[in-house]
Parts: sequence; structure tokens; C-alpha cells
Amino acid sequence: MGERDNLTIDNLMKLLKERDPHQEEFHQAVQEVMQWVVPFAADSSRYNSFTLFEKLTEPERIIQFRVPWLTDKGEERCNRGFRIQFNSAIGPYKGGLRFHPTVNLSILKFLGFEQTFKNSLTGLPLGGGKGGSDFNPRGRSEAEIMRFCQSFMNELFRHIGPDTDIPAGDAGVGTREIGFLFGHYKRLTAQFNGVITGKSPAFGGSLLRPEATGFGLLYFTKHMMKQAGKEVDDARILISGSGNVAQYACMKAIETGAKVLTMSDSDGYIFVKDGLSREQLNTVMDIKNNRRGRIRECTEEFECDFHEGTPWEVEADIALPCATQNEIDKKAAKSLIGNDVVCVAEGANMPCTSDAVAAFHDAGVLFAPGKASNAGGVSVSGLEMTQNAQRLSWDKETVDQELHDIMDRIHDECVEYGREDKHVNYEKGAAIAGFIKVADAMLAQGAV
Ligand code: NDP
Ligand code: 2IT
Repeated sequence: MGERDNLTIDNLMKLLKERDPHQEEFHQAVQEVMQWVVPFAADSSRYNSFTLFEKLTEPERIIQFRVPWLTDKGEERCNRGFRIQFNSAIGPYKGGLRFHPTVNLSILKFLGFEQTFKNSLTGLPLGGGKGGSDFNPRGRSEAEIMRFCQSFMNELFRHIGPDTDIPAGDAGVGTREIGFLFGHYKRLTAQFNGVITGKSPAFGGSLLRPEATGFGLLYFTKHMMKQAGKEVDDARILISGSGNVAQYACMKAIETGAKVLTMSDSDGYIFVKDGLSREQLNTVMDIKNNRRGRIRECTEEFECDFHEGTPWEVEADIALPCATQNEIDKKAAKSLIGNDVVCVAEGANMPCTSDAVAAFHDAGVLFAPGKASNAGGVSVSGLEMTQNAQRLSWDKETVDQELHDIMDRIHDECVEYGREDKHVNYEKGAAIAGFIKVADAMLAQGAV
């Protein structure tokens, strides 16, 4: 037996780093999950298999393709497109598409790996996948975005289907892009089916899908606070980002009675001393979704300050990072801890670095990993698949009740597997609970 055959986190990470030395985000995501799962598995006769972990960290299939498209001036451009079909043990591949210049294999493998565990936590029969392109939508006209989406789908359509792989949105891909992608899929295949989620309700989309990630994040945060004997109701909240997740997290926080002090984009953040009002949030949404402008434009519309950088030095009770990966580093974490933040729940995928998470654990700050706290989005995507298969549309109340139930169950599972002496380690709980279902399915399906 070689050294690698022993199931230890060091042996696993060594293998991954030798295979793909430059995929830092992927290594980070694996380390964060496996630091808890590997000791749990090594202790059990059922899961103590190095090969099981090799398979869990190796995508079943990676599709990479070129995406040529024309600018409005008639100039040809060429981007990279990807789809990572990570794990289909418990259902067809499911996960979003990201259009952002930082997209590469490391980013998409980290996201696909996370998605596998997140989708398992939802309790729905969904495997894990992720895809996207290094295309930068910023400053592009609607016609350019449409042509890009159509060119992307010209290749992607052969690899997806309502029972094989069901994409959705992620950063840079919202309802508009999903419409263009779906329209072109339909044209290429002559089929109308539930191949993509996040569609407009006009053609099969679920009510509450746009809201689901942000609303679910608040439902989860309420559970965490309650578990620790605290309330969200009059808390001061820092939100980063001003896209889909941030907007609806903000909306639900305001509805709950909390004060949202900040929102941001990659230029900087706005600070609203008394908390954003619902009208002010509507203005943010108009600037971002219709005018496709910048967060600093808020200063021309209502009373607020704009600062460059990230919002983590502002004093508050709860931090909800909803922009992008690694946006809270150790320094930002220290600043939050110094200001007595009590809870950090990830709306984005892996927005906290490993150092930051360790600092939160050490300081006794409640911390929820995205795979638990932002699972509301993919959950309602799963409900959209069910509605499409039934050829029915559920009303808002039904979807919201299901979303509540799913977030409740995820919280319960985190508590069950993450309970430690004085508090709940949500990172550990989510990792182990997510792992068990996927591992059981993989073991039952044999050497595939
Ligand atoms: P959007 O594209 O709608 O919004 C992204 C927001 O993050 C924008 O405000 C963007 O600002 C900001 N942002 C991006 N990069 C940076 C950066 N480097 N520094 C500061 N701000 C940045 O994406 P979503 O809201 O859909 O996604 C946000 C996060 O949530 C991602 O991590 C995504 O994977 C995750 N997520 C999304 C789900 C969904 O259903 N949409 C579900 C679960 C998780 P700018 O305009 O300047 O780029
Ligand atoms: O990260 C995520 O969970 C998403 N972008 C949503 C995926 C989906 O299939 O709805």
C-alpha cells in the first residue's frame, strides 16, 4: 500500500496539488470541506476509502469550447466556454453559469465541487455542475449579450438536457441571459423543456426564483441567530454586492426590520447610516438591473456616502458577503471581530478565505458556509424543475413555504453533524451532512 492510499487530508491535498498545481481556489474549496469530512470518514469502516475521495474531487466530465461572437461594430471576438459536470451520484448535474473575466477551470471546479455538497444538502435529487465563460458582460450592449449567449449555446446544447444537466444563472447571468440561452436552445433542439432554470415565469420559470438565494440566506441567518439566543429583527447588517443575491437579501432584511447599512460593487460600497429604506433599495435595483450602472450613482439619488474598498470596517452585528469569492480575508475578518460582529453567513460562494473562517471560529463568531446558507437559489431551481415536469406553476406562497422548509432542514442537519461543546460548527455540519448522501449513492452505484 503506497502512502497515498492512506486516507488523510494531507495525502488528498498532495494528490490534488500535484495534479493541478495552479488551481488554488479549487484546492481551497476542497480543503475547507475535507478538513472535516476526511477525519469523519477515516474513522468509519464504510467511508474509509482513498478512492472514494479521489472520485469526489475529480469531475466526471469537463467540457471546454470556444465561443466566437461579433461586437456591434462587426469585430470578431473569441472567449472560452466551459461546463463542469462534477458529480451525478444523486441526480442530474445542476448548477449555474457564470460570465465574468475571472472565470477559469480553478474557479469553475471550486464552484462545481461546492455545488455537489450544496445540492446534496437541499435534500432534492440534484447532482453538481457549474459552467460559464471568461466573457465580460460589463459595458456590452443587449445585442452583444444576446449574440454571445447564442454562440455559447451553439456548443453547450449538445451536453445538457432536462434529465442530464440543467444550468441556471450565477454572477453575470440573470433572467435576461437565461431567456436568450433558453430561446436559442429551443431553436437548436426544437424542444421546449425544463433544461434551464431561472426562466421568466412567462415561459415556465418558478415564482420566487430571483428572490430565492437572498431570501433563503435571511431565513438561514434567522435560524443561526435563534440557535444562539439572538434576533435578526433590529440588527445592523453589512451586505456586499448589489447583484441578484445582495438585492434580495437586502429586501428580506428590511422586511424583517433589520438595518442594512451597506451594499457594494467592485468599485466600492455605499454606507447608509440609518439603514436602507425599501424605496432606496428600489433605486439600487433600478440602477443595477435596468440602467446597468454603478453603486456610486446612489449618491446622486439619495442620502448616502460612497467609499472605495470593501464594507467590512463598518460597525455592525451581522455580515452577509454576497459578491464574490475571497472578499473577506483575515484582515477584514479581524476588523469585523474587533467590531463585535456576531454572525457571518455567506451569500456568495466561498467569500471568506480559510484564514478568515478560522478567525471567526476562534473568536466564537457564528459562521455559515455558502453551501448551507445560499442553498435557497438552487433549491427553488429544483422546485422549478418539478413544476416543469408537472407542467404546472405553483403560487408564491407554495414556493416560499417549500423554501422555508428546505432552509429549516439544512439548518437542522448542520446542527446535527456540527454540534460542538458550546456552539454549532456550521462548516463541519454542512460538509459532513452533504458528504453522507453523495458518498452513500456513490458506494451503492459501484465502481463508476
Ligand atoms: P450578480 O452578477 O448579480 O452580482 C454580483 C455582484 O458582486 C455585483 O454587485 C458585482 O459588482 C459584485 N462583485 C463581483 N466581483 C466583485 C469583486 N471582485 N469585488 C467586489 N464586488 C464584486 O451575481 P449574483 O448575485 O448572482 O452572485 C453573487 C455571488 O452569489 C456569487 O458568488 C455567486 O456564485 C453566488 N450565488 C449566486 C446564486 C444565484 O442564484 N444567483 C445562488 C447561490 C450563490 P460589479 O458589478 O462591480 O461586478
Ligand atoms: O451557486 C449556486 O447555487 C447557483 N448559482 C444557483 C444554481 C442553480 O442551479 O440554481
